[in-house]
Amino acid sequence: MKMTTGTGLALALVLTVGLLPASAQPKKLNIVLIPGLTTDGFYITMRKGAEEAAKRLGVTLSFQGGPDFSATTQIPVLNAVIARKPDAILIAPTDKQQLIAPLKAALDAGIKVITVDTFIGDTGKYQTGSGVADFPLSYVASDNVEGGRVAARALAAAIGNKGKVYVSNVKPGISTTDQREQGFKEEMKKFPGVSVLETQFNDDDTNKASSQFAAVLARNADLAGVFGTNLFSAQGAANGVKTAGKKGAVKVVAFDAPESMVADIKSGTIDIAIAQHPAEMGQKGVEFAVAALSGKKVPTRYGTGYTVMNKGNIDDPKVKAFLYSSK
Ligand code: T6T
Repeated sequence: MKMTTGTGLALALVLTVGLLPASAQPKKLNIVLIPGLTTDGFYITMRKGAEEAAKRLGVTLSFQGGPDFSATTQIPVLNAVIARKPDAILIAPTDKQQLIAPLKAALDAGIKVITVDTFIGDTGKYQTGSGVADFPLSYVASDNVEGGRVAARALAAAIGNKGKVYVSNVKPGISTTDQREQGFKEEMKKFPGVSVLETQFNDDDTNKASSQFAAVLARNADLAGVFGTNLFSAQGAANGVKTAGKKGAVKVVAFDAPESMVADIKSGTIDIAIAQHPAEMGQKGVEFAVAALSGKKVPTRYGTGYTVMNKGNIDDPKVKAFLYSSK
């Protein structure tokens, strides 16, 4: 009987709300996801996860970002979003320092701030009560130092623990790729036969990463391997290897897993790909924003995992499920 009464009450509420004028309807929470850049499969996949959670929780999610991975293009987008006063912003800050003040403006406007993928400040530790960049509520991302360590071990194994390698990186100041390089170099110290050459910074440009590969190879004919710290760095290194006819001779360990990874791994152009879980970052980001907006405490740090892809497992549907989607 109680059930009937409860259902009746719920129905009455639904009907009442339905009769209210639009202005008096309960407002749907409005969350904006600002990626590092809009055209990167990593962030497109993150968006899908965020949209799934938004639909499930009955909130509105929009996706708005810049055309490249840079603070110069991201800050105006962020400012425009703040002016619209959403309830929460999920953002992958493109620079550890340059995004602190613009995000503080979001906080001051009463908007909840969560960072996904990258962090602001020096540590990625939020809500500590110290420092100028601890105000975001949560940091949802991979463990990027550990990812760099995984890459170092994989590359060392692929080259028989000896030879010259280098890191193809994006640009200094990005928390994720800085930490991947840091973890890689720390771990490589355990392999005395491996020498790590000077890092090449490619500005997230595949073509630049590819010509840098050619230049490093020209200076080091005995080059044994490359670690590409993100999707574009790794793709550029792989293209460089193909163009130079060095497939198999120079080993590539890649961060990230675009759809093209299947062919690159099968053909032996890339040995190992460390796939992140961006869909989960989007899902958790939305879930945490909604929880925080209803007054609940959320974890200040949530780590998403990795799936390591290689020739032996790339056809396994459970592994393939973690390839990024570019559309
Ligand atoms: O590797 C990801 C992301 O984690 C990084 O912060 C920037 O580059 C990617 O988006 C891949 O292109």
